[in-house]
Amino acid sequence: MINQRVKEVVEDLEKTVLDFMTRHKINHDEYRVATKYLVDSIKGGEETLMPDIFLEARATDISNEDRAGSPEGIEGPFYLPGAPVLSAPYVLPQRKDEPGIVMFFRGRITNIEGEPLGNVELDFWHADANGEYSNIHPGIPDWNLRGRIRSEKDGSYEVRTILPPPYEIPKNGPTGRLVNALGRHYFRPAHMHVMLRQPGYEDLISQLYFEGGEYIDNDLASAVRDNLIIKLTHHEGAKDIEKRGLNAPFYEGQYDFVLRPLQAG
Ligand code: MBD
Ligand code: FE
Repeated sequence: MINQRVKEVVEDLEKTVLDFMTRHKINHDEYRVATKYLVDSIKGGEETLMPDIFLEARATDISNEDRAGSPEGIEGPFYLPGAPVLSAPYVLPQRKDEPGIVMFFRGRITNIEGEPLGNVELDFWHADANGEYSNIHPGIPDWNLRGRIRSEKDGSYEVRTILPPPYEIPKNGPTGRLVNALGRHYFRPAHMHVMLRQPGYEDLISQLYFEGGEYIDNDLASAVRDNLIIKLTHHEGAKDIEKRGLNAPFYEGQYDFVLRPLQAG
């Protein structure tokens, strides 16, 4: 059965790529290098890394056009379903002396009418202080810095974790070698991934960046948008530190989410 949307976009893509091949005189050897590249990148465990750094941000921009509610951010290649369900007070799973500076991340969740949404699931994942993701990079306990929390009745949420550093993609894999051949650097700015779920509302995939951070203006994936940047406050006063039951300075970041109702039909 003909699918009109598939037909429309695939036939245009086909024509666009064929024209491109003619324009650049892509010969058979080059064609075979390109197809092998795609196979190597997926079989080599990079999952969607290559398309995600080159293309995904455009798809989120298009989804975010003329839309109420919080903007989407790119998902990237490292989300995994089934992260641990945490209990309050929420702390993302971490090693005994997890490297990195403690960060509290909090905010409020409402619908587009401004009504608070309680019991929303927030599913977080981010890199550790070495810029590595659990369940992806070896040598990290499973589900480290991945976990699911829920908002309170008044829509508020708070989770404790550590501030991630900029993320450097693997330099020696297919994607890294391609990036190198283009003369680009390998970095994404520090970021925190979160996916929100609430019955009756659209799932929201977000990714938040930290104001003033390295690579924020120069993201390998070109995915930073002003409305996804949060400002961190640094707390170094003895009273603040004690109140949080800590023994070292920490950060706080805040972001309020607005969920959109599921479209009928
Ligand atoms: C990441 O952590 C990421 O979020 C994206 C989009 C690409 C590569 C690594
Ligand atoms: Fe990431």
